[in-house]
Amino acid sequence: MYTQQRARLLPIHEMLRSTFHLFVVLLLIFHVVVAVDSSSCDIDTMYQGVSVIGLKFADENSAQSVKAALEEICELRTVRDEASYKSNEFVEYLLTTAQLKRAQGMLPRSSIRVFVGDLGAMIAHEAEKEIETVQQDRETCTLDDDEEEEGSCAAAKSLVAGEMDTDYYKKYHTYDDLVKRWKLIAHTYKEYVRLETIGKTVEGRPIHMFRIGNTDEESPKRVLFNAMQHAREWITTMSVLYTVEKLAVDAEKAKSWYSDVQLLVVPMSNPDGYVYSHEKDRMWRKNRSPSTPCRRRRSRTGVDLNRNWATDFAGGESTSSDPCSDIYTGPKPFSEPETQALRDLVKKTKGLAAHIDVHSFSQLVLGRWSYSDELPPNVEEVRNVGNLLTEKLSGGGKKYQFARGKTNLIYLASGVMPDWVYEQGVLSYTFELRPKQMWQGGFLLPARQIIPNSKEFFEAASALMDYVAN
Ligand code: 0X9
Ligand code: ZN
Repeated sequence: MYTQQRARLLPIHEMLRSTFHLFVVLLLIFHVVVAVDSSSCDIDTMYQGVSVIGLKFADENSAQSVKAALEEICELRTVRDEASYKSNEFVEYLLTTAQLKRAQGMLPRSSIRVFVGDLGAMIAHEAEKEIETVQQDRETCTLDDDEEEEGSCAAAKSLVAGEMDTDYYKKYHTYDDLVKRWKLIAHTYKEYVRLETIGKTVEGRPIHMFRIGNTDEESPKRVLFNAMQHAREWITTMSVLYTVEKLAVDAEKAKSWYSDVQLLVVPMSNPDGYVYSHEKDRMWRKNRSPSTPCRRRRSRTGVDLNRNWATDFAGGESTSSDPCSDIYTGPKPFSEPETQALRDLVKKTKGLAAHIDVHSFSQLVLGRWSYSDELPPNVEEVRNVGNLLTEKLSGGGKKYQFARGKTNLIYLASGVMPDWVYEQGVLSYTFELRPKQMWQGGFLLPARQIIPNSKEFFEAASALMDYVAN
C-alpha cells in the first residue's frame, strides 16, 4: 500500500533522475555491444567455418561491387596485403561461409579459388598434433639464469656432447619453452655464444639476441639476422635458432668465417605477438601496442612492425592508417619499442655489413627497394648476392626466387625494416621462407618441414657469412 502510494507520488526530479539513469545504462549496453563485437558475423579467432579464398576480379568496378557486397555481410579481411598482392592474380581473403556463397553468386567459377577449405580445422589439427608430440616428449630442460650446473635432461646432454638435438625441431614451441632453449644453448656453449637483451616489448618481455663468433669489439665485420617481426610466421624463429645451435655445436670444427665475422641473431623480434598467436589468434601478425586502439574490435589493436620503419613511412604501398588493419603503420616512424630496439641495435653496431629480415611465406629472397621500383645504389651487388642466397635456399629441393622492386611475385611495401637498414649502408634482404603457396599451409607450415627449411636457411646464412668474411 505504502509502496504503491509512493510510486504514484514520485516527485518530478526523482523521475527525471531515474530516467537519466536508465538512459545511461542503455547507452553503456549499446557501447559494449558496438565496441566489443561490432557484428555477430565477425570472424572469431578460432577461424571456425572460415576459408582462405582467392578472388580474381575482371576490373576495378567488379572488384568494388563484389567487395562491397561481401562487406555487407561481414568485414572483409585479406590475408596479408590489402589489395595489390600479385595484381591480376588471385587476392587471398578470409571468408565466412555466407561471404563465400555471395562471392560464388557474383563471380564466375574460374575467378574463385579455394586455398584452405577450413582454416579453423587446419589450426585445430596443428594444435592437436602439438599435444601428441608434447605427450611423447622427454623431460623438459630447465636452466635458471645463473645456474652453473649442466642441465640433466637429454637435450642438454646432447648439446654438451656436441651434437644437434634435432628432436627439438620436430615441432613448434611456446615462447617460454623457446627462451629456456636459448638460455640452454648460451649456457652450454658460453665460449662461443652470448645471449643478450636489446630492449623490451610493449608488454615488458625482453627482446633477446645471440652474439656468435669473433668477440673482439673493434675488428670484426658483422652480420645481423632477425626473425618474427610478424607473429604468425612461426617457422622463422625455428630456422634462425637451428642456425645458431648448429654454429654453436660445430664451432670447433667449422669456423672458416669465425675469426673475421661476428653474427648477431634476434630470434624473435615480436615476442608479445608470438605469445598472442599461441594463446588467442594463430593468424596474428602485429605487435600488441594499445596506444592507438582499434575501436571496432579491440582485439585487433596493434602495429605492423614491418610498416613502422622510417623509410617511406606510411608511403601508401601496402600501408594503412587504420589501427584495425593488419598493415597499420603506427602513429609515427619507430613509435614501437620493438622497432626502436632493432633500430638502436643497427645504429650502434660497428662494421655491420649484411642483414636478413626473416619472414614467411612464398619462398622468396627480396632485395631493395621494397617501397619503390627505383634501382638501389649497388644494384649489381644486390642482385649477385640475392642470386647466391636464392641458390643456397633452393638447395633443399624447393624452388626459391629472387625479386626486387615491383614484380608479379610480391607487392611493394613502404616503411619496411630492410629498406631502412639498406639506407644505413648495410646490404639487406627480406627472406620469405617455406611454403610457396597458401594451400601448402601458408603461415602454418607443417612441423615436419621445420628441419628441411632450417637446413636450407643454414646454407644461405653460411654463404652470406663467407661472402662478408671475404
Ligand atoms: O609484407 C611484408 O611485410 C612482407 N611479407 S609478409 O608476408 N611476411 O608479411 C614483405 C615485405 C618486404 N618486401 C616487399 N614487399 N617487397
Ligand atoms: Zn612477415
